[in-house]
Amino acid sequence: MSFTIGLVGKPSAGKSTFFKAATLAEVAIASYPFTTIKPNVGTGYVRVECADKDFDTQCNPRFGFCLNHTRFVPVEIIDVAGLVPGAHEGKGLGNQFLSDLNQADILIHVIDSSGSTNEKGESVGAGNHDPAKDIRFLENEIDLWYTSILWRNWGKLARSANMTKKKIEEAIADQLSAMKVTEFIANNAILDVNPGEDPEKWTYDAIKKIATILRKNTKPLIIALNKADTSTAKDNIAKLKKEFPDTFFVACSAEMELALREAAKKEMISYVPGDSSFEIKDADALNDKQKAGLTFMKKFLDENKITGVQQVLDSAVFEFLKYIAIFPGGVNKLADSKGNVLPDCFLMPPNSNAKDFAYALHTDFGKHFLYAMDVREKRRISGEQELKHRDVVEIISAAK
Ligand SMILES: Nc1nc2c(ncn2[C@@H]2O[C@H](COP(=O)(O)OP(=O)(O)OP(=O)(O)O)[C@@H](O)[C@H]2O)c(=O)[nH]1
Ligand SMILES: [Mg+2]
Repeated sequence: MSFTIGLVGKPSAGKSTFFKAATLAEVAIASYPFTTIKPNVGTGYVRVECADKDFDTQCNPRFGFCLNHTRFVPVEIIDVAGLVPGAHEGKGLGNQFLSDLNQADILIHVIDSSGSTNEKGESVGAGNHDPAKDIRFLENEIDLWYTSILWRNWGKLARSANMTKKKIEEAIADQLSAMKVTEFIANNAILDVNPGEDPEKWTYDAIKKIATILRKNTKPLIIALNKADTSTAKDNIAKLKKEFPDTFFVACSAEMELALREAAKKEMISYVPGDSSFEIKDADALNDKQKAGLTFMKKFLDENKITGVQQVLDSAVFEFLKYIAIFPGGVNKLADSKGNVLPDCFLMPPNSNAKDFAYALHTDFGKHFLYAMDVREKRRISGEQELKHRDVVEIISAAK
């Protein structure tokens, strides 16, 4: 699996509920803080309009699935413990556990937009906590996590770089390589902050500024305004959108999505994740409690159109990070050797070209790349040609 999404937020914001709705894995959910201690790792999906329909066929995904020509491409999702203000000083469970998110390509900050839990995740009654506070502290705590990793060894790191004439950006990238910080990213951050020639004299403030830029580049953050089903959420959501006009928000109700997916799993309803409606399969088989639950869910969807959970995942990958989905295929044959039609779908970073895709398929295909084919248009394309979302591409290589 090539793409990882991390869920972060204060305790009781609904991270595990979101995780469970997205993965249907069995995890603990409760209204008290620090329900989750060890991370939950599971498979969720992002939606892509499947390429199979352009070829009048039905695909057979090796990973994920396809419903009515909507391809559900697997992504890894990680749900961690709650983060509280002062976590970098050891408050709550501290911030060491964030290292579980090292590999994440993006973080989704799950917010309790009902305002019914304080910054520690304790219940304070609906509307009694301003969620704007959560937005402010959390990003800072995440930045301080990066800062602490750099700062705790800074003296040694800077001295040794000076002594060995190692470039400081290389030393920083080495230190933070697990978090996907590259020399290129580190160098850009240094140029931005301009902390001076001698790294041994760089101040804590300069390191924090650099760490913040590194964090933004390697763990960008979007916000899921969760608990949108509550009566106090609507006003809070409108207020937050006004107060943080540059922040990427998606409203959602993890609880509603979880209820829908569980009802679908039990075959009570047919529901495609992300859709704006569902159908009851056999109304006579339902008891009164189930009927009341489904009526509540229908009312929510009638008013809100979607639960938002699927949209949070889709927009994190495609709208915010601008990734593209590429299907490997052949001009003469869309199936693999086992007869599976369009069996794979790759999530590639923006501006990926045909050669990048060849490398993603197999290092040998990249190394021995000759040219590629745009399968839809039956047209030859060069290695430097940038690919588009939903392209079907055949790689021609001299690899044995
Ligand atoms: N109304 C409503 N309640 C929700 C929603 N999502 C979660 N909850 C409730 O919020 C409480 C906390 O949910 P969890 O998913 O355990 O929260 P968490 O963020 O994982 O909490 P920690 O593991 O303690 O950090 C539970 O009582 C959930 O039922 C939602 O969309 N709407
Ligand atoms: Mg949890």
